[in-house]
Amino acid sequence: MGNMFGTIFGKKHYRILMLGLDNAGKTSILYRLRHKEAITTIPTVGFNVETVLLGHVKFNVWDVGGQDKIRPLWRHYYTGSQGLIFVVDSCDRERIEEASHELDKIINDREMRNTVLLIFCNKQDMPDCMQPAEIRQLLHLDKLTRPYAIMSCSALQGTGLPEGLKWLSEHCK
Ligand code: G3D
Repeated sequence: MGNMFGTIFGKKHYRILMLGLDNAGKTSILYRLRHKEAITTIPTVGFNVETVLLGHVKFNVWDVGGQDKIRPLWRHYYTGSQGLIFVVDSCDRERIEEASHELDKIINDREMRNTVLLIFCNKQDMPDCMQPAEIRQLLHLDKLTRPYAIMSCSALQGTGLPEGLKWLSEHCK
């Protein structure tokens, strides 16, 4: 990815949430983005959130799904985040409805009203995976009124990630 990351986000400071069901590929995406940057992980108490600094961008990453009891803790991280990357495993038809449900709950939180949304349809290198158009429908994105983008990517191959981040950096205020 070269210095793409620094070029995209420049010297501005951002806070970005990267959420999705477990196994969607969040960790793999972070590692892809890292390039030569050291990943600094800040340990947290409370629930399993990973805080990762890449350049000037702080990512908070955790698995969503089946965690209703600790959901109130998430709000702390919602506050002050300019962007949400929601990662979908494009091969996981069985859990796309669960992913949709989770996304719905997150973006309907009042703290997330102004957050820009990027959906990464990950694992597009796999045969027979769902395409973004289908995922858009299954996630009911047509109902959204906020700026959002839905993009294909493969953390395995590194494809689609620069395009997605570029869009995000252009839309985050
Ligand atoms: P998570 O952090 O969202 O839980 P991970 O997800 O990044 O740990 O990825 C979960 C599994 O999916 C890993 O497989 C990882 O290698 C795989 N994966 C992530 N991104 C891609 C992708 O773009 N394409 C393909 N084919 N696989 C991907 P393992 O087997 O290590 O559990």
